[in-house]
Amino acid sequence: MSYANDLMQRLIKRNPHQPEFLQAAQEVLDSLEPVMERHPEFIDAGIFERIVEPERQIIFRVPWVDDRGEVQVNRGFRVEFSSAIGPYKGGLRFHPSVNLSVIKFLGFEQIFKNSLTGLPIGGGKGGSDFDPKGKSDEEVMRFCQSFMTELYRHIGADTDVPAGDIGVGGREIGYLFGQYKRIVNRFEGVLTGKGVTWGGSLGRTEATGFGLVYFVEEMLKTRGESFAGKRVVISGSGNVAIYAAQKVKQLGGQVVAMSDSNGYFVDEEGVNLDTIKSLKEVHRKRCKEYLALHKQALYYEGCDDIWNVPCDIALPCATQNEIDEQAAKTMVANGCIAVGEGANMPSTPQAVKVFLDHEVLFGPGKAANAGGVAVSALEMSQNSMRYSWTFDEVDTKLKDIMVDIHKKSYQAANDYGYSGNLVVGANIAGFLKVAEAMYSQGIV
Ligand code: NDP
Ligand code: 2IT
Repeated sequence: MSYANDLMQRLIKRNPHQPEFLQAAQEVLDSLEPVMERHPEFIDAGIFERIVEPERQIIFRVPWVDDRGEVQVNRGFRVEFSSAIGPYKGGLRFHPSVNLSVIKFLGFEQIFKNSLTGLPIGGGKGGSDFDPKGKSDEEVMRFCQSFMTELYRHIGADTDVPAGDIGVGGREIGYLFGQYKRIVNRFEGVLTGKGVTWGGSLGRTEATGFGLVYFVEEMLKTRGESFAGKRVVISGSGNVAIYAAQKVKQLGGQVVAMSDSNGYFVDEEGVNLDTIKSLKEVHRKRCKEYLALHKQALYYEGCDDIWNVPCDIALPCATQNEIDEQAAKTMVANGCIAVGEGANMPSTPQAVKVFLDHEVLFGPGKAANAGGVAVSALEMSQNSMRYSWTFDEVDTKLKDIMVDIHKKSYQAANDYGYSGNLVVGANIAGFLKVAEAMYSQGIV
């Protein structure tokens, strides 16, 4: 049995009920086989065994009182995966599906993503099975305050810096920051995605979506293509999806479909961004309501079939494993030429194989969606300097970072004999920097 396979078998044994984590680990370990051959010193130093085991995992009770006066109890998580190249960094997800497996998969991916940005940030992730949907602002505030009353002792501007993810946006970051500041009596850059009047970076809201489109633009260039005139399908209608759609439009593409967990809509005239922003960012409403303002659009119940809508470019921006093998085959049959993962691990391994086998340009999440955390790291820099850059300064840096991530991933794939395979390239490029740091720092 190969070293990678043996390690994977041991991981499966130790983490039997963590399918998402094992899926993410399997992909990375498979990609790293050529590195294991070229760098036996990493095997001797136990780098691979260590990198798949989080440095620290925190699980805690989050009690709060709802609007009816009833006590509710949720579970909170923070997985501090790797601090080899910087403080733990990664978002918080509030969604009923959150469990240790989901947080570990996200934290693991974050290690390599953060390394790819070229900025000094380690990997971590956290969250809760709390569902912000249908809760009042007061309930969300009480939950966030209770969550932070435990989390504060584990985080800090130089220790661990959380941010947003699914279900955690500007409102939640505000409540979390307020409670942190109150407890520790310090105004510090302990969270990113803050409001711009209190330490947030201009461009953070747009960063993941914009960065995704900059990355896909680089992929398209390798085939002499661009977004101009392309039909684009984007799943999700949250933070990542909305700003991906905005940038696609700016570059001359036409976004024809978007979704939420209830269903998807198709608007052949091109999705109206003012409507979707107002529905989602202001009123917290469902995609279905899009039809009330745009009679030509069609709505379909259930979100999975969005991948049947023919497109040139697909940007999955909702959640993990939303594109399975069958969906990938349909997309290929319909002429899709590029897939950029805005979400984390939205394509199953079988779907990724279909894309690669059919030479669809494929940008894996840890490379393609790194723009968000990259601008988070720029927010940390600005906080440390007690200074702020303009939107254009941040956007220029973001674009440079995304171009660089594409170049690094493309090059690493080439160097290791996997020309054009950005899955392998991103995993190797992201891994090497962390592995070298771990190697230098001894067995810790
Ligand atoms: P939001 O909460 O803003 O939006 C999430 C969107 O995805 C919503 O439209 C939501 O629909 C949909 N969605 C969530 N879960 C499911 C599900 N189980 N099935 C179907 N649809 C679902 O989150 P973000 O836009 O921030 O995050 C989207 C993805 O991007 C996630 O995978 C996240 O990890 C990733 N990401 C986010 C970054 C960021 O900076 N925010 C950075 C890098 C990656 P509904 O409203 O119905 O739940
Ligand atoms: O998955 C991700 O990269 C994020 N949710 C953003 C993390 C961050 O720290 O900005």
